[in-house]
Amino acid sequence: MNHALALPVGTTLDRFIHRKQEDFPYATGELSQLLRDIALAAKIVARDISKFDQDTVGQMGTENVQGEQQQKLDVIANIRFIRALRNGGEVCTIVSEEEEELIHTGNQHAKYIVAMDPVDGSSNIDVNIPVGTIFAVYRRLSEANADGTLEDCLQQGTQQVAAGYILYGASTMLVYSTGRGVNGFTYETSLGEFFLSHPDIKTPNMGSQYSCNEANVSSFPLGIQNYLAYCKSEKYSSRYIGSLVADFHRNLVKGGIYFYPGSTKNPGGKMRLLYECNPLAFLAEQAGGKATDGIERILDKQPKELHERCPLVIGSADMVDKVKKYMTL
Ligand code: AHM
Ligand code: MG
Repeated sequence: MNHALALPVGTTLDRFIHRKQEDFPYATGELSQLLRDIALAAKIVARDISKFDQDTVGQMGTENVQGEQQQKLDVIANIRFIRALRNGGEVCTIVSEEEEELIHTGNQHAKYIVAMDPVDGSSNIDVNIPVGTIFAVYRRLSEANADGTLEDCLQQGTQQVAAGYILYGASTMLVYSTGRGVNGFTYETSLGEFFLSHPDIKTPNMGSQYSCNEANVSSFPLGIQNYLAYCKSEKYSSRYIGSLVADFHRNLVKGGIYFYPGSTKNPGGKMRLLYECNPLAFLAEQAGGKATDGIERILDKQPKELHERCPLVIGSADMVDKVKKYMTL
């Protein structure tokens, strides 16, 4: 029996994770602990973000591996998540948007790999607009009692054992899946707890909102330009926050589509396959939606590099299918 599906709104995240684990008689509790570690770091980062003071807002004056300006919170959140995963003990190796190389936690016995973007959309922090954390969890392929390997980290998205995001918005939310549907939890700051608020999220097959950076339209592939024209002819609404997690979350709940295709500025797209596209694609599919690079399924892609970019088209199934039609006309 799947206990978790029967759990009511208001169940604490901790209890939910515990009950989910009971559904797997041979589960060791390691993945459960890993999810708790992520939730702990999320609470700390939510606190840091809400401080909105000179220690947390503004640029760090350094660049990350992609040559992008690091915000103070990019650095702070990176440290928070790594520390929580290291101390929790269930993760041997981490891939982070903020670090060029693999991060080995020293937990060589641990069986999980995490790929994460600690703060996505961080250029929005200064103006008090929602940002997010995105994470993917894989089981290592290599033998335990050594650091995780590059091969452990370059697994196809289909191999994810869990994925999720934290949305730091008007409320902080943790939305995750272990491959049996998607559940969302809202953080109650005064109690310091995440509570189940969005059980078994199913995304509508069709929506009437699209999210993309339309300023780039002239350098989008022709199929995407034509799809955009179609959206306008259908009188869809344009909604672009410029924070992937926030745009994705809105579309997940209400129905809609987000796309960041290749463009002249970013020929291979902008989103990173390992810690942006794959985890959100996993969630989209678990909720009944779809994710492609315009044509091919994101989760089937074989990553070649840690920080590889990929065009992303994600959201309601019928809308993602429609893009493919325009791309292959
Ligand atoms: P980041 O990981 O450096 O924060 O970049 C990812 C962000 C997404 O959250 C957002 O959808 C996109 O970049 C916005 O890009 P643009 O300003 O080109 O529209
Ligand atoms: Mg990002």
